[in-house]
Amino acid sequence: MADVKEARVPDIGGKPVPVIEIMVKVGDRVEKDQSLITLESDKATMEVPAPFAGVVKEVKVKVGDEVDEGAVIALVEAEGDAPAAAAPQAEAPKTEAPKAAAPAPAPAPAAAKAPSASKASGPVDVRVPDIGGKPVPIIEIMVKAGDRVEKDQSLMTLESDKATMDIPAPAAGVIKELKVKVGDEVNDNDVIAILEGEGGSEAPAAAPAPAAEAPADAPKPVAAAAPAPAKSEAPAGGAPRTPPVAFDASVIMPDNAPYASPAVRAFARELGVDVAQVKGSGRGGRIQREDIAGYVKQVMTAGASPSKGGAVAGGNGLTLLPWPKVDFSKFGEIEEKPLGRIPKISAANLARNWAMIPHVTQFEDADITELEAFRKKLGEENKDLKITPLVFQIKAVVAALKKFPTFNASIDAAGETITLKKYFHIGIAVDTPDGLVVPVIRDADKKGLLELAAELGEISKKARDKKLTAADMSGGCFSISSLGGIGGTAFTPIINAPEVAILGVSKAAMKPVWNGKEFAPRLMLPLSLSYDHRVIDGALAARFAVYLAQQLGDIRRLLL
Ligand code: CAO
Repeated sequence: MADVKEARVPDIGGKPVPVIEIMVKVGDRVEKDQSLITLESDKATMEVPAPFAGVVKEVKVKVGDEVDEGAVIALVEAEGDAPAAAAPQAEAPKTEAPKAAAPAPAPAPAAAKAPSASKASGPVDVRVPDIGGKPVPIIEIMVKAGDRVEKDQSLMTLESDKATMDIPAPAAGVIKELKVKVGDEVNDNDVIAILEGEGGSEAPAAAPAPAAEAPADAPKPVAAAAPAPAKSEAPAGGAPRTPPVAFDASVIMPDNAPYASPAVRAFARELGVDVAQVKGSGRGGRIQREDIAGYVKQVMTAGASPSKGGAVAGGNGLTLLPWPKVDFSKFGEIEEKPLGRIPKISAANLARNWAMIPHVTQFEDADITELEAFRKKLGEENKDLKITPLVFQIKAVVAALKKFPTFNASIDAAGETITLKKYFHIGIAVDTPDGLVVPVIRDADKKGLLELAAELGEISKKARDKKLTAADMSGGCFSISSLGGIGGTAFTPIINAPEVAILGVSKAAMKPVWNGKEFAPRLMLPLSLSYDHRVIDGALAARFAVYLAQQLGDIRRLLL
């Protein structure tokens, strides 16, 4: 029968250590060895695992609490037999509960800082340390061939279902060759890189270690409360090998590398934050979870109200200067006008989209000589309608969206899920005296050219008469911003999030085009396709643009 047991802090070296993260909440079902909390001493980061599977009934600690060996972390309603680690701290060192039974983190830094590890000359195999005998995927490689690395600089990150581990350079030197790539699974003692050591003649601790020696000498991943002692240090009596659950960032980080625990790095990765850009507020500049959250908030706020004026964090750890405050009246006559409602909303949206979406713009010219002749003819036959090139562009865009569904998609805020849409609602940027608005033509795939021309006329008028409703401007899949009636040869439109691409159209112009024998005058329409590079690859964007140009170049294709 299930009973409630205490999950306690194992032997962590006899000194109270602060809790920096709580990974579970009441009601959560946890697996045995699933991390419950993260502790962080000045030497190491440790994730404390559940000693048994069960349901969390009560969490007894909070972030910031200092805990010591034996402190109760949580009450867990255990499933089945409770193993030794569920017992009070006195029993913790028993070997059945590998992570809870581990010794203090202190030995790891000491071991990793052994003088012999820093000196290596000649090629050195960099090997995976003892990671518990199970293949683990590489999720990040921080170096490339030719890079000079310091001893203990992180080379790559492995991520098991339980932990993230950085593999540090065993010695200072130059990376000669990478033997692995992101996604590869590696196991104990696998060679991941060749390093040309630049130290003295002493052999490095992690140098071309034969299989039997590697675990003992390799860089030390720090297990949850178990800093993976070398095999020789393992408790006698055949203690099971301790899979690493966290890595001691303080051991592996060179002085100039961002200083963050694996849990914080994982959090940063989840949000797409480059830790190198975040300033740590913890001891010695250590980056905390709150620093990552604060960074994201700052970027978002800066994007949403760029004119507010506060200094904002920029790339490379630089802080952007606050918006300049100038008394322009000192230089001449001025007039001040408050920004209207629409420009304010647009500014916030455009700044966010510009800051958060990695934009790339693909340019292409469509030969619309024939299309233009047909458009004119159609216009003469339908004098009550204004049939501009835009209606053909809407049709061509729908055809391209059907052919390349990735363009008819949205990515979620976490950057983890893409929603593909099976409908074709096209947003049209309309310039009004009050600012830019983007009404949406719904089900453009089901409408003919004349119907689209009529609707375009209606929404443009409605926009300029300020009669558009929020519903008129919602649900778009892809936007077109046409400046063709004004001029210009190309521009880089900003994507209308959460859409993933936008087509900018500039003014068509007669150009000499080589037809294989001679230059012929052709009416060329410049297309500028901005796309979200997180969702769309450059090659796909080029194909989309070429296809779009083909459709416009021969509108019979639109019938296909
Ligand atoms: N090349 C050459 N001529 C073009 C053209 C192009 N790509 N696109 C339109 N034209 C012509 C039209 O045929 C029309 O000519 P006629 O008056 O001889 O018939 C003239 O230019 C004006 O067209 P229009 O702008 O009134 O109509 P449209 O359907 O092309 O565009 C609308 C409608 C609402 C999109 C447009 O009026 C508009 O507001 N565009 C601005 C969009 C904008 O501001 N985008 C920027 C967003 S980012 O800040």
